This record gives sequence, structure tokens and C-alpha cells, in this order.
Amino acid sequence: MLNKILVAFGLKPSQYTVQPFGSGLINYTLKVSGNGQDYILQRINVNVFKAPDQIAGNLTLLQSYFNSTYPDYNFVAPLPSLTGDYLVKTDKGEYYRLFPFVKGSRTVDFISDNKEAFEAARQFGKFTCMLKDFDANQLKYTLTDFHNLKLRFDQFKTACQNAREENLMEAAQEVKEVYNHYTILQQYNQLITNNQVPVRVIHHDTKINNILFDDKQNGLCVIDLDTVMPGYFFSDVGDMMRTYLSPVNEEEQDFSKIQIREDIFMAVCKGYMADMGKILTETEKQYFIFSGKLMIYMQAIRFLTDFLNNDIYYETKYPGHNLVRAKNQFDLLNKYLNSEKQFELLFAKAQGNSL
Ligand code: GN1
Ligand code: MG
Repeated sequence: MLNKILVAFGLKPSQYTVQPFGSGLINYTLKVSGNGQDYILQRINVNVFKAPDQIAGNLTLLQSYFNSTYPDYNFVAPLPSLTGDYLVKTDKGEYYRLFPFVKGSRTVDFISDNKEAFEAARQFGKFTCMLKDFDANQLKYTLTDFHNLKLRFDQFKTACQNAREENLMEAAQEVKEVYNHYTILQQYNQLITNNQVPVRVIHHDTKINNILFDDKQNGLCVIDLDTVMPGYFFSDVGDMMRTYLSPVNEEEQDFSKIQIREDIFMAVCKGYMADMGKILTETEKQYFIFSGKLMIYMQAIRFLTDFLNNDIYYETKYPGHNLVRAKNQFDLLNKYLNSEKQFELLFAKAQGNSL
């Protein structure tokens, strides 16, 4: 089956080895190695991305914009198949696409130091900044309402209504936590309904492993562009706060290891603001720190909702996995809130400076 796909992309299967690659929760990713040029082959999760053609359409638009405006930027776009399509559909209705593997690049799953955080944040900021004159509304919403907190909250309420009694009992403390932090939802609603923040081209998945680094720890470009669509700056900033500040991620079961690293916070501020500092509005700057609360809270709600729904969205490895992830994110949220005052000082200090 994989052989057929390689052939469709014009690759001779006998010349390549294919191995699982990376650590994403949604798409299935393989590295295709051999013959001087390596590739990334990816099966799109069509339960999540219901219209894979829209992703391909968005990437084509962006690619031509980058080619004409920033020809030196390494925009990692899918390669056409022999028939000129960016998606190859199998008999089973699965969609595959192929990317070039950028020579000399590497990805990391955990931030090792400030420089890495700075570089990643700089790349995500640079990406949105380079697209400031590109009309974001040309892009399709590949996931409608992806970071709509109000909708996530409503989905959570529905899940509570439909959940099994035992799931509800097990998650009683976390359900309470959702309501403890209700002000985050109120602030979000206010921000959105008053149209206070501009729509920009946003990546929407700013985990560290969506950055390519060179061997000197310099950021090269952003990857994993499926969720690049119109959105708000707080999605990218907030998800960096959520995934960079703590030395351990959402999989960690020992919550004493969840910590807030203020030096990493500083590096994220400086990195993101390196380019975006020039175009962010005053309101966006005001809500910079709020972004972290918003995205950690949203992720906690999403994991909890999936637990209540009997794990229909995120891949799980053990019973109660999504509940552990939700607890982990609430622990992170509470620690983030404890550092808020300090963040304000650091954010003020970070603006305008480089690392
Ligand atoms: C998913 O595929 P991955 O692991 O990069 C999810 C993100 C969540 C993340 C939580 C399309 O991202 O929104 O923040 O898991 N992507 C989608 O780990 O739902
Ligand atoms: Mg990813």
C-alpha cells in the first residue's frame, strides 16, 4: 500500500526505507529515506480534517505568495504527485501527501534552553509578520472554530450532559476547575465580540516540534501548516506559553515536575516580538499574557471533554489518559496564574530588546 503511494509520487519504493516519524497526535507521519533526498510522507487524519483539499488549497496560495514576496523563505510545501495532485487518495479513502525533508534540519520535542525558545517564537512571529499584507480571508478555515473558546466550553457542557456517571464522578474536581476559571471565558467573549483584535494568518499549532532548526540551533522555518488559517495572535502566543514554559508536557503524570520557567517566558516574548512587536496593536500587547491563560484553559477543557466523551478525539495510551492530561493542564494553568504579576514585569522589560 505504501509502495503504491510512493510510486504515485514518482519514487521507486526499492530505493527508500520508510519509518514512523515525529510525535504528533493527529496525523500519521513517516520519514522516507534514501537516495540523497529524504521525504516526509503523511497520512492526513480525515476524522479531524474533513476537507483535506482545503489544506492543499491554502498551502498553494501561501506558496505562491512566498515565492513572489519572500523567495528566500523556506516554505515547506507538499510536492505534486505524478498527476500533479498534492494529495494521493488510496482505495481505503485515505489521503497522503509528501514533503521534501529539509536537508540538515532537525526538530526537537522539548526546549533545551532560552535560545531554542527564542528562535521558535521568532519563527512563528516572523511567519505571521511576513503575511501581514496577504489577505487572510483568502484562506479556508481548515478547522472551523478551532480555537473558539466559547464553542469548546459548549462542547464541554454537552459532554457533561451525555457522559457516563462514572466518568463524571472521576472528573468531578476538573469539572469544578472549569467553572473556577470561568472569568477566562468571560474575558475571551468580551475580546471577540467587540472585535478588538485583528484577524491575521495564524499557525495555530506552535509546539516546539513544528519548527525546523539547523545544527547551530538557529530556527529555519515553521512546519505542520494544516491549521494555518485566519485567526488571532493569541492562539500562537498562548500555545507557546502552554507548551514551552514548563520543562514537562501534557503527558507528565507527576505534576510536581510542572514548572514555570520565567527565563523561557522572557525568550518567548523577545522572540515573538522581534518582528511582531512592530505590527501588534496596543490591545494585542495588552492581551499578550492573557493568551497563555486562554490556551492552557482551552486545552484543559478539550482534554476533559474528550475524557467525558470516552476518548473519541485524541489518541490515548491508557484508561483515563485524557483526564490526566486535563489535570496536568489545570495544574499548569494555576502555576501560570501564580506567575502573572512577574510576567507583566518581564513582558514590559522584553519589549524592544533582542536576546
Ligand atoms: C493536537 O497533532 P498535534 O499533536 O500537533 C491538536 C492541538 C492540540 C494538541 C495537544 C488538529 O496537535 O490543537 O493543542 O494536539 N491538533 C488538532 O497536544 O486538534
Ligand atoms: Mg505537529
